[in-house]
Amino acid sequence: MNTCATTEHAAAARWSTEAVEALFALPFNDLIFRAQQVHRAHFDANAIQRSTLLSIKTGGCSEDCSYCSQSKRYKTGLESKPLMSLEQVLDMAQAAKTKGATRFCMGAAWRSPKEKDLEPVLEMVREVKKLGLETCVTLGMLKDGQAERLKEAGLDYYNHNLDTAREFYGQIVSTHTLDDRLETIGKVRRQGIKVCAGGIVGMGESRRVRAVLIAQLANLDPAPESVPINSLVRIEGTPLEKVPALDPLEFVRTIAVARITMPRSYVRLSAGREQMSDETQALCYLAGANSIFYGERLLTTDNADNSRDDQLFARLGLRAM
Ligand code: SAM
Ligand code: DTB
Ligand code: SF4
Repeated sequence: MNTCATTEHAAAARWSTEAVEALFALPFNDLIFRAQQVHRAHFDANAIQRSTLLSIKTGGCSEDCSYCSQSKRYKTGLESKPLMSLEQVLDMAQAAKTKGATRFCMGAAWRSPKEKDLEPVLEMVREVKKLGLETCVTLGMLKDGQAERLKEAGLDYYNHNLDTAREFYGQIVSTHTLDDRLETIGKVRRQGIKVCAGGIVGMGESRRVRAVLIAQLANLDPAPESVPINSLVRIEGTPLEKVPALDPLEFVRTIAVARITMPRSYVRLSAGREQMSDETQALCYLAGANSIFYGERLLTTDNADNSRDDQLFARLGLRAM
């Protein structure tokens, strides 16, 4: 199945689409058993990393990503907001730290940051780090030299998702390509910044598309340190507002397949938790998810709130990392 089953740790391990599809097709119990084995070989199975998100610049984006509330092409009713002040960001970061997050992720609705935008973001990175938090930013495509400046500011992670498989990408986004995304990930990697890259499922894609996405993430060399698996949050006014919801068990399978193919990565159960039952989330943790977004808001939509997470962690005997 996996042509490299015995060399899972080798940097050059490659997953074929067929091998990943075969994982998806396993009986559910066998798939979860394999995911648990891989998870336990590399991580404490009861410890979950928690990151808090903040939208530092909201809406008005030039891109046409058909899932996104922030594209200016769709009437989603979202109020655009310019770049936040350093003080506002630091207040939110301190609050996140007090509540127990270890990483603070700042997101901006840009196709790509302009030079005048980057300087204040570098200051945010430097100051958030001083609070004792890991830093992550997601700013869109980076131009030459920008990753270097982020590295100099001390940035720990850059989030840039592949979002979906190449064969489906054109149906979801037309204003940039998957190769543009890969180019930015390469720039980040070359600067020694850790890569956070994942995707979205539940956009009406086939299981094969999900398998190609996971294979492509797993075949990045090295695999991303952090792999957010987002379940589409259907936003009114976007082209995907009425796409049928994905079977929750298929979402759990996607988590398990990500865990098996990226044994050393943090697999983040990301957007969509608000709409998920506690039982589905519990299955995701069982399938090897070991990171979440923690806090009331994602970027522009609600997240499962802290008290619900705290209760679920207590019911499952999970610990925060
Ligand atoms: N503009 C930057 C970019 O596109 O990389 C950063 C912000 S963008 C909102 C970050 C990621 O959020 C996207 O790549 C996508 O994976 C995720 N995302 C956006 N809207 C979503 C939605 N409605 N449901 C699930 N995930 C979503
Ligand atoms: C990621 O993979 N998911 C986060 C983060 N990276 C930036 C964003 C989720 C956004 C969900 C929809 C919203 O709140 O706008
Ligand atoms: Fe813009 Fe990012 Fe939303 Fe695409 S996903 S529309 S690039 S904010």
